[in-house]
Amino acid sequence: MSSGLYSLGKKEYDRTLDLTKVKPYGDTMNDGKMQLSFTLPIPCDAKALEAARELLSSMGFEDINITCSKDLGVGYTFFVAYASTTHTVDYTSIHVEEVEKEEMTMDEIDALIREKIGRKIVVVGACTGTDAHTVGIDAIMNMKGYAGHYGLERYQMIDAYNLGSQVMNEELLAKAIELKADAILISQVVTQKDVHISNLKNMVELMEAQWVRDNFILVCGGPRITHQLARELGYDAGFGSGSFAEDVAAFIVKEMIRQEKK
Ligand code: B12
Repeated sequence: MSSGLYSLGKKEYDRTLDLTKVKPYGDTMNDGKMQLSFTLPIPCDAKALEAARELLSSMGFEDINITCSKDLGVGYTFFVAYASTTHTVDYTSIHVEEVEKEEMTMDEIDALIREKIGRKIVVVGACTGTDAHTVGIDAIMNMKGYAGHYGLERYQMIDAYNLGSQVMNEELLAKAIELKADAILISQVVTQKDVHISNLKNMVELMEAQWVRDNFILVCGGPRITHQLARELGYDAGFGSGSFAEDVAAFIVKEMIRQEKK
């Protein structure tokens, strides 16, 4: 990889790059190399290999190398391929809505709550609907946290209630109302058939029907959640992969201060 870098804002880019025509990097700049994996619902044979190649070719890939084709046993074949894309992306034209992050430690967040809110804040969270993936919400809420970042239960100035997984929106909302919570956290990991979209929308509808939407900071998270999607669905913020408790805690406190909630 080239060591010549230039800076734009706080980020660094390779000098040889044309940011209006960015291509994947394999082992030389602009070689367009990508690794792809996919399954075709056809038996594993020479015809399947050719089908995989033709599919990738029709998608604008060149130098197609199918490195793995595995019989899944029931008329399905799994492929891993390396190929070069002929497409590019204009990086300069991309604008993404992100949660404004100012790095704060747990102690700094506790101090900010003490100073500006003057009481403990109450946070209720769950992984909702039929989604049974607890690890994400636990990473954010549980005492021990995740990857060396303590969860919300550890904060002196936060009362955190983690209701677990497969919690119905009605139950989560009722608990938030009962506890007079300041913020509701929802985790959605399964996104098959866009189940996360209907589930997240349903929560907002329930809150609006009970005229309580404005009573809570409403936050969702999960590996396929973006801040942009969350905002579109009526949430105050969305957090994706690699989020930590302090990201969401800082957001909640600052949002409460901005909305002058005490
Ligand atoms: C562990 C796991 C399971 C375990 C879950 C155990 C448990 N107690 O959680 C078990 C075996 C039960 C399971 C079951 C299923 N699983 Co599963 N599972 C996984 C796996 C391997 C890891 C998920 C995980 O723990 N990640 C680690 C955590 C820390 O990451 P995270 O969830 O992204 O959380 C971070 C952020 O997203 C964010 N975050 C998450 N939530 C929230 C919430 C808030 C408020 C905030 C601020 C942030 C935030 O912060 C976290 C920390 O940074 C993934 C594949 C993968 N490698 O991701 C599949 C995966 C999620 N599972 C999948 C599927 C399909 C299933 C099943 C449907 C399989 C089946 N056919 O039965 C069932 C569904 C069961 C159900 N009813 O939900 C698919 C989902 C596909 C999709 N797009 O929907 C995946 C992606 C696997 C795959 N590639 O197909 N699964």
